[in-house]
Amino acid sequence: MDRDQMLARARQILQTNDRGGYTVPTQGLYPFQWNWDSCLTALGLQHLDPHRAWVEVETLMAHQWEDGMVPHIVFHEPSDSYFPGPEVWQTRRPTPTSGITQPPVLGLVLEQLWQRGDRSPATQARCQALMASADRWHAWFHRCRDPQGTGLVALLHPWESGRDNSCDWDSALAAVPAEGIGPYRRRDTQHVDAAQRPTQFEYDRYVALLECFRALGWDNSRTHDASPFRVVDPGFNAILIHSDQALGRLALEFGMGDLAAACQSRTSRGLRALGGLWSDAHGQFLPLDRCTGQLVASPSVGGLLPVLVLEPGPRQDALVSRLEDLLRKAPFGVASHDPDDARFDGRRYWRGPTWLIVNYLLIKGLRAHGQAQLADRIVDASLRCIERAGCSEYYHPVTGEALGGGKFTWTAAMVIEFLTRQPRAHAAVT
Ligand code: 2M8
Repeated sequence: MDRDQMLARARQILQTNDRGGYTVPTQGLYPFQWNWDSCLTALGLQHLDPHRAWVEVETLMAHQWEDGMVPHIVFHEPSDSYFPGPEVWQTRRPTPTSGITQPPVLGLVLEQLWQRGDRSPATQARCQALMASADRWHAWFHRCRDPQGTGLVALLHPWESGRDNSCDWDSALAAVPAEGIGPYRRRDTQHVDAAQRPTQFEYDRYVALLECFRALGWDNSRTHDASPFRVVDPGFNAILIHSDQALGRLALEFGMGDLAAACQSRTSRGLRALGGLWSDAHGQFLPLDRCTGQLVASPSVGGLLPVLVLEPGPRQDALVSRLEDLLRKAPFGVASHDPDDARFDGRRYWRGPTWLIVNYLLIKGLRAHGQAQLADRIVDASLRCIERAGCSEYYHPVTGEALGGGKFTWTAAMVIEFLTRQPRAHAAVT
């Protein structure tokens, strides 16, 4: 497949999965609007139709809760091909939504949409409205997910991380009691081989956590302290800090002084606290289990995502070495878990496979911090997956085998991003 063919196929997937004001991640397996999928998809949509890109995120943010949370799923249309659907969540929203959130990539996406767009007054007004919503979401994180004011926010459910069954959550999830959960039937394994999805043990605990928060009436002033799962993920916090930095830069450009100051205060506290998650032994950041107070020894890509926010120095160098090492072990992209670790599983979802959206975030951080060559290598590895297997949900990082759902929206969006927006390796294709 040459580059023009890749681009044409990626465009086709975005069009196929377009449902009007939002895009589904893929048909069947994920028939609704997902939070970080939509935001990252907007980057690809901008290449096809800039107006449509803004609509994608506007539709998502129209379903922000009054307290500031932005739900991880919006159930626009009924569908029985996904579990858990709105009848399980019972969040009592005008349009049904889930009751948990996802990685806040909106801020960094807004900056990209604005910088690469027409920069007209009308577009600025759209951007500023979304910035105000993003600010309310970020403030919600610090209020409801960091009630002690540590500077870092906790995840209350593995689904919030976006890296659902990462080894990072194993020990914290094992401590979640799952006796007495209601009967349920998974749908994911009707679409995808069960060996590529989370286990039953994990799903039981995903449901147990959902039922715990549902019993609290989805009251976000209570869920943090009541949750049996509270994990501080360095990757998630790096994304939040990076998005806040982007929001702050936009706020300065638009003369929004109060917003710029709020972003500055959140990011400086976050960056200071992030240092507490560093492990010299692992040469990367590690998750913190807030229930036990212990760092979790799990060499996953979550602990490398702080390349987004670290300034040049020994820790950034160590992360770069880890990424180079991972690319040596797996030529089809950055493995989501270190292949040398006993828990690595190259076909099982977030326990080893490579994901183009994670590669995108790493590339963004590397380019911003003087590591363009390594960034180019990750672009090339990502495109090798596409050449070999088309736009799938994820890929075996050693063989490039296509895994999970097919015709996948955010993968297609990243293909467009890599082929049209990466100045060095692939500048020729538009
Ligand atoms: C996956 O997660 C959903 C739950 O949110 C699932 O497995 O049912 C994850 O890969 C997540 O990061 C992604 O946003 C979602 C839709 O692509 O699928």
